[in-house]
Amino acid sequence: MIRLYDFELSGSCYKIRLFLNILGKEYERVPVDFVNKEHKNEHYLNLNPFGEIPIVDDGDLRLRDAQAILVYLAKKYDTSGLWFPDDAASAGRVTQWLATGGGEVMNSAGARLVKILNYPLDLDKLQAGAKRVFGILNNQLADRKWLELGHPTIADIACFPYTALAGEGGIDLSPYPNVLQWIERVKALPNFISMPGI
Ligand SMILES: N[C@@H](CCC(=O)N[C@@H](CS)C(=O)NCC(=O)O)C(=O)O
Repeated sequence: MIRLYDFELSGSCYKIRLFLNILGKEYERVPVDFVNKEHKNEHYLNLNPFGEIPIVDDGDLRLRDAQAILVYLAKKYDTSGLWFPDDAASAGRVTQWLATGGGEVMNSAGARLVKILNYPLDLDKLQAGAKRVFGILNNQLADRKWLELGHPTIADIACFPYTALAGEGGIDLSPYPNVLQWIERVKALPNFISMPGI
């Protein structure tokens, strides 16, 4: 069975819980004591030298990074082939937003860590970075319902959590109405599950 090293309040782990639920895949959760930095101990650094979660084991395979895990799960378990289509252009289109979800959108994650766990990071810079990417997402969603391909893909899953959690990082999403509508569309997906703060 798939094993997810998980922290309930992590938006990155939530990406994986959400997609596994959408796929209808059962999995085992290994709770990580993130607040007390269990993910930085020797055991966890052996699992992921970057000292981050999520981590997934599936049989002999171990993966780190939520976006890599989403790609793997889509390729292995999505029988529809729609969440990460095979053709070159579609794969490229989706992957550019996977990079955004694991990259620029993480400014919002950082702002939230400052606000809720007192991380000593530059809140102004993180909020500015998050607002910049939310503006770009808002423009992208001006004439489409989903980030790419006219239907939900793992691009939407990768960008969703820390966009929807922006308020917890002190960022108001009201200047981004297309983003707000997209959030509601994601929440209406079959088998959607939530997490605290969303
Ligand atoms: N590139 C990783 C980053 C994941 C990430 O930042 N995870 C956070 C929890 S949401 C973490 O483990 N941070 C380490 C820390 O703050 O000590 C991914 O996208 O999965």
